[in-house]
Amino acid sequence: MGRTIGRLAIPCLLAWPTGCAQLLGLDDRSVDAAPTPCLTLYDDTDGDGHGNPYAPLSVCDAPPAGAVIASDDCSPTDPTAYPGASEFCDAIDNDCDTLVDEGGVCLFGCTAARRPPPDYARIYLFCPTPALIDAAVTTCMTFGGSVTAIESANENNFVAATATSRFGAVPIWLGAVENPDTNWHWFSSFTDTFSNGSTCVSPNYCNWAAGEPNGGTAIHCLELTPQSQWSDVRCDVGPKPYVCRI
Ligand SMILES: [Ca+2]
Ligand SMILES: [Ca+2]
Ligand SMILES: [Ca+2]
Ligand SMILES: [Ca+2]
Repeated sequence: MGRTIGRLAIPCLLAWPTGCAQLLGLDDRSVDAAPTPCLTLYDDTDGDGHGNPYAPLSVCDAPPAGAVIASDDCSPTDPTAYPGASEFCDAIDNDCDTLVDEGGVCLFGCTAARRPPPDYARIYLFCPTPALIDAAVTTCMTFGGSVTAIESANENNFVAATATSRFGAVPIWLGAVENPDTNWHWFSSFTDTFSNGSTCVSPNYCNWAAGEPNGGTAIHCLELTPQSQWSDVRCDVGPKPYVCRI
């Protein structure tokens, strides 16, 4: 081999300098060295130890930070969703088994929903069993939320449309109270008045039906009608479905 290489060395070096230098041992890189094996890793931006199957990385040297072998993260930007995670009632497949909110995690018959991005963060639990407002408040507290406030037209429309699709065309509780007379507060931000009588307090959103509120001194609770409008109603009669906002 050495003799053959010797005869061919000069033409080879002229025609193929890098390859011949390696072949003749004139280069640090030996032709006999085994190639370094490369791995396919997967991006793990959310840091839950499970990679994004749609973001493979071919790695031949030290693996970069944030890359893992497993390619089974069904929600690559959510660090709480990965195979083996606990399932919660939140409209997300937390444990990556393709089922959403399975295993009886949604209590009291409530079902979860989320608004489309960019308003995706909040969880809404639609609870179909009619209750008085006090019981609705207690149930929502067990979920770590409160009977929903409404802070924009988009939120109003989402809550009304989803409630109608799940409960039918019936009124539902909203999480507000009038105290004292004419001052309306959301349970979730009780120190703020969002409406003084029918006059919405800027910059809040209100959607009173025509002539509402009209209940006088004995009527201090708030319902959302199937027409997506607000009406004051008695707190102590008329059990209704409700929506908890987490
Ligand atoms: Ca991940
Ligand atoms: Ca994840
Ligand atoms: Ca699941
Ligand atoms: Ca879930």
